[in-house]
Amino acid sequence: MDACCDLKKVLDRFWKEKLDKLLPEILITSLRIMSAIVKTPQISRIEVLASGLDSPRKLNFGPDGALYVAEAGRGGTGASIPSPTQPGASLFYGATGAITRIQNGVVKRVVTGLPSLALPDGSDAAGVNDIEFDAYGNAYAIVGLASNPANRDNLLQVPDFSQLLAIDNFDGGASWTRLSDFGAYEQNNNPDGQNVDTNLYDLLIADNIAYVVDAGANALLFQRAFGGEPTLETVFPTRTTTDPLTGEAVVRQPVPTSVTVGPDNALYVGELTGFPFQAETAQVYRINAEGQPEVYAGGFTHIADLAFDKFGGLYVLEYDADGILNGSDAGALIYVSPDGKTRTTIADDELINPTGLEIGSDGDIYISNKGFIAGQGEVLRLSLEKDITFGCAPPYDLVKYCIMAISADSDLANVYHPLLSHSFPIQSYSGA
Ligand SMILES: [Ca+2]
Ligand SMILES: [Ca+2]
Ligand SMILES: [Ca+2]
Repeated sequence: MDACCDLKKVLDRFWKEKLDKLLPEILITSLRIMSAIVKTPQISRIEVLASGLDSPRKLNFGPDGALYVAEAGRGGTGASIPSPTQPGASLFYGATGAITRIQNGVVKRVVTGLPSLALPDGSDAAGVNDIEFDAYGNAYAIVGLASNPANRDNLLQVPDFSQLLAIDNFDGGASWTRLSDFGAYEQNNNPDGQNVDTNLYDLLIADNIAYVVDAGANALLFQRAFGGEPTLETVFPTRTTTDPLTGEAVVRQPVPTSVTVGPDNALYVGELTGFPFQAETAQVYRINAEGQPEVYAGGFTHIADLAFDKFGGLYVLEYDADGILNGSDAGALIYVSPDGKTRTTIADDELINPTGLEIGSDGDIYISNKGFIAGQGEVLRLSLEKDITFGCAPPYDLVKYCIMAISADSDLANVYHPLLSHSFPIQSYSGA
């Protein structure tokens, strides 16, 4: 401690003499280095926060600071509908979907009995895909289907599929209220003019509007009052491509899976892309002022989710980085710099068919992993390099401390304050 106090006197004298001369230079250097830091986030640690989940999908923080994850479930032994992906196979119903809360290291299913469809081994589940909270702390969830809504009504007779739900409580039971039937909307309107098909996959609540991405309908819809009829925001474009098996031209569906708000307050949507599941052709769309999708970034493979960080950088989560029909099941997390010019893959082989992405207030990244497998799903926390600890620091490290301070909350005042006041908070960086 004495060494630190001596050092503080030396440093105070140093800064008094050099401050006028150094400050502009320090500031410019700080901004350059800060910019470099913003462009290349690096993972320092990956932890498994929850395991043993049944097809975990999107995840979100609640007003209590806990992390909530939607589990699509493992189906059951009830009625069945045809699998959308495996010819001849069927998905069987069971009330095995859940909302799981992760809080202070405790993992608990706080809503159970949500509808689920899956193959007999519990994989390929369709069920609850997202949970979100409004500004008042009320919780909402969406339930997928991945089928024609007529199959819900006639074969399953479980009306909770393809609905926006209000979650009534988190006491571990099955208590929710159906707010809006997006399946009926697809049945009656089929806005993309392709198959009648619905699979609600991402929910976003912004300014008390509920936005819903329907991966089956290839559409983004919304609802202002959280009740009654949905409204169409936009449909995403199909593209014509070549079937690699037959060489014939096929219409490839976009299959949007994710919606988020950008730093410009516009909505951004990521697409999985449908058959023939080519790599490096998935796009991120920005919904423009006319409500139309325009390409913001392309060349991704099977986008599962999107999130912007507070600097305007975009994280793109790839469900299967070398293509669903190729090679391994490894996903990828790609960071696109705020200016859109630089892309960095910051995680890849650690991720297996990841399905959900959320950035915490601490800047750490939370991912639902193994998102289509029963009993093996995980929630991961990817910590970014950001915390630094110094001993009794040489002046260079003090400059670095100031740089890290502004990079942590992007407040330039943090550069001036410690330098101008000559009152360095020695104890805050003298740890270790
Ligand atoms: Ca349709
Ligand atoms: Ca969401
Ligand atoms: Ca693959």
